[in-house]
Parts: sequence; structure tokens; C-alpha cells
Amino acid sequence: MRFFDVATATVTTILRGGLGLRTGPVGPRPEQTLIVYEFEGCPFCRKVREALSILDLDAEVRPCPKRGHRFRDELMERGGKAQFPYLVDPNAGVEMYESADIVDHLFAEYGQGSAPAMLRESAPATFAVALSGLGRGSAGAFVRPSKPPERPLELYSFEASPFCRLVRERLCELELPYRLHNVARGSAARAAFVERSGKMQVPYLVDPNTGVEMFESADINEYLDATYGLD
Ligand SMILES: N[C@@H](CCC(=O)N[C@@H](CS)C(=O)NCC(=O)O)C(=O)O
Repeated sequence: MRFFDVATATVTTILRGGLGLRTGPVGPRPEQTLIVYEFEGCPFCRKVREALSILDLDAEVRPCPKRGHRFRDELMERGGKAQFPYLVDPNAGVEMYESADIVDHLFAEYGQGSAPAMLRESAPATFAVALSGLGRGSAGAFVRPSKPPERPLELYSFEASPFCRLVRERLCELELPYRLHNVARGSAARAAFVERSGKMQVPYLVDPNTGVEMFESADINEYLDATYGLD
């Protein structure tokens, strides 16, 4: 099962042409943290996360798996409909649906130039991102019972890493909010991360509720199940 998970997550990365492996040219940095409502199994949400990795941006992720309520209900109150992804940018004072609009906004505010064609709005781009995720089936799409953490978790990650994907799927299914620290190749945050963790390896989970900090996707998922899972 583990081999299958890693293999299919790797195929997704390959089909995405490695987008989210390295940063691109970046522009001004946001003062306040961006907030994203999304779920891991959603192809449109992946485009937004790829943009975050390329632009070397952190975000507070509020996972909204199907049949979940923890953040879906919050979004309904906030935006009026259950559609994902949804971005809140307190720096620009805007909130929006539509992945293409979100990507354009992120590149306009925090990049230099326009987004790669694979992240923009077009039928081939939508087909490509939907196709890339097929191997993961419904992983990261449906809620599993969990208890909420008092404080959001923290995940050091970048979008193209198949191992990070496996952890994000679990965080999503368990509706665990987390601060996403993007540390793709070229990230300005890499040095501080290595200083903190001791080596350059992701995923790396920090749980401020328990003091646990750990590497290894399989161990992290086991920890998340044991600490927050209820099934
Ligand atoms: N055109 C929208 C499409 C977004 C979309 O269809 N999202 C799906 C998930 S992939 C959704 O929100 N479905 C409703 C749900 O999951 O309840 C975009 O690019 O953001």
C-alpha cells in the first residue's frame, strides 16, 4: 500500500511537470498570512498550492474535505457557497473563489510577471491537472472523524514532493488546520528551516499542541491518526 501511495503520488508530480519543485522569480512579500480553504483531492486547489510553492509563500490552510464541516461551514458563512479553492488575502483586502483568479492575484501581488500557462485558465490546463491526480483516487477528498487541535499544526513542504502530498492528504481528511511553510528549491526560507530541523528534508511536521516535531511521511501520518483520528 505504501509503495502504491508513493508511486501514484510521484506519477502526479511527473504529470505536473514538476511544478512546485522550485521557486520562480518572486515579488513583494505579504505581511499577513494568506488563508486558503481547499482540499487535497481537488485539482483546482492543486494549481493554487503550486502557485504558492513557486512564489515561495506560506499560507494558513483550512482543509475542507467532502462531507466535512469544520471549515466548510465557516466558508459557507464567509463566501456563500461550497466551492474550492477560496483565498483570503488580508494584505490586499480581498477574498475570492476561482483558481484562475486566485493564481492571477498571487502572481500579480507576490510574483514578477504572469503565471505559467499550466496554472492559468484553459481547457487543456484543467484537463492536465485533473488527469494528474487520477492515480490518487479519492485520497485527500473525503473527511474522516477527528478531534480538532487547539492550535494549527505546521507543515514544511513543497507541492511537487510526493511524500508531502501523502501528509497533506491525511491533514485534509482529518480536517486539521495547518500553517503551510513552503520550502521549494530556491526558497528563502530553506536556511532557517535547516537551522531548525537539522537537515533539508520534507515533509516535516511541527505540532505546537504536543511539542512533537518529526520527519518521515509514514511516521507523521501514524502520529496524526493516533493523536487526532477517531476511527
Ligand atoms: N472554476 C472553479 C472550479 C472549482 C471547483 O469545481 N471545485 C470543486 C472541487 S474540485 C468544488 O468546489 N466542489 C464542491 C465540493 O467539493 O463540495 C475553479 O477553478 O476554482
